[in-house]
Amino acid sequence: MSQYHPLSLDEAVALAQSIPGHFREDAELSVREIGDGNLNLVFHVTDEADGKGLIIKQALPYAKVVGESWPLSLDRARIEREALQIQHAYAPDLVPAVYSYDDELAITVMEDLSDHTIMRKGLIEGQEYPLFAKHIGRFMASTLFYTSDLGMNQQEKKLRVAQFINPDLCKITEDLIFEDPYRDSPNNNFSEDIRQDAEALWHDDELRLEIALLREKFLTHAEALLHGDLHTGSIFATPDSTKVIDPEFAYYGPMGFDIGAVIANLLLNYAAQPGWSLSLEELQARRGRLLQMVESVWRHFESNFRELWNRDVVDVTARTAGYQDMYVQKILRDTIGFAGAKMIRRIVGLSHVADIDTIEDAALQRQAKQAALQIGTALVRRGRFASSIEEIAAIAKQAAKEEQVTL
Ligand code: SR1
Ligand code: MG
Repeated sequence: MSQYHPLSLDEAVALAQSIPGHFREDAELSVREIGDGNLNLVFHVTDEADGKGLIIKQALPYAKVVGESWPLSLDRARIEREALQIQHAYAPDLVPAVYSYDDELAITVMEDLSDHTIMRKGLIEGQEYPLFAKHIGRFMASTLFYTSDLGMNQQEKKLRVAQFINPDLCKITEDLIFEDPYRDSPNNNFSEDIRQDAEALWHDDELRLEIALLREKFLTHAEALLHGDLHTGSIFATPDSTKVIDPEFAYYGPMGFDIGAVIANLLLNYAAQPGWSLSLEELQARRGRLLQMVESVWRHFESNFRELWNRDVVDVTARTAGYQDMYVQKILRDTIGFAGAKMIRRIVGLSHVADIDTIEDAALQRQAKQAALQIGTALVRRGRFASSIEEIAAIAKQAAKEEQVTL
């Protein structure tokens, strides 16, 4: 019979104390359950006298955000832990170390990152992250390249695909990102003041065709081991350091889905900025930085990815002249399309972002939602035909130009 049960606080302390060499034997440990995500319990165990800590993450057998009526496989804890270990191997400075795990209890014990801040919170507060684009570009290039047919043996890759079959979590993405926002679904969650904008999505056949094509890629293009949920709430950051957490949505999918997630979340913050900036100068400065980050994320990804390809590609056919350029262009187009889809879902779909939903002024909040929808829909339409990352900034600036509410 399964030993699975949600850990009590005392059990979390006992487990933390059992990790060899981490805490002093006579340490007085404190524990808090700090999980504020949609799906899991997260225990933060600390020895305050020594300044040491660790994190115990435990999957629940259902989606916490909805309740027990939405069951979810506990195997996602194994998937998350194995993805963390692989990503840590390729980018050790950008991913927390795993200290221990128990697959039956769906537990992963990992490095404490409480000296970092969740990046979404930092961006809302106007924090600058000058090294973020460089870090995340390298993270995505190395994890995506080395887990793809370009960077690993193709037969071993097929076994990896099987190792990361993640049906429950993929279904969340398939429904919440690619299906619900484009029909009158009971899962949708939008404010009445944007009903007209939401309903317009349900009747926009051109947009829905692009979404169907993106969904097909998500369903069928097993290019690389994705993080699968790479938004700014899955990133801990300081101005000097970046740590990517929470890859429970990991599976083999199209590379542009991860890059698009990062860019979408920078642009959601861009759309939200009139609700957070205190002056026009601050608004322009923050938005300027965000658009620079968007371009820089792509440029760091691209240059790292090409460098790895030129140095370490294992597939001889991939050295065919012209192939690398076509491959990179495909990733760029996917990135732009997926970024758009990921913006739209955060306005109309079940799960939203604090950047927008915690804006207090109702008119500014509504404007932010409309700007995000305008940028998101334009990106989805542009994706398949794009030829440069600069097209994103042009789209975002156009939305800003059309804003009505001033500071
Ligand atoms: C029911 S889970 C809702 C969302 O939270 C996660 O972070 C994913 O983005 C998912 O779509
Ligand atoms: Mg998460």
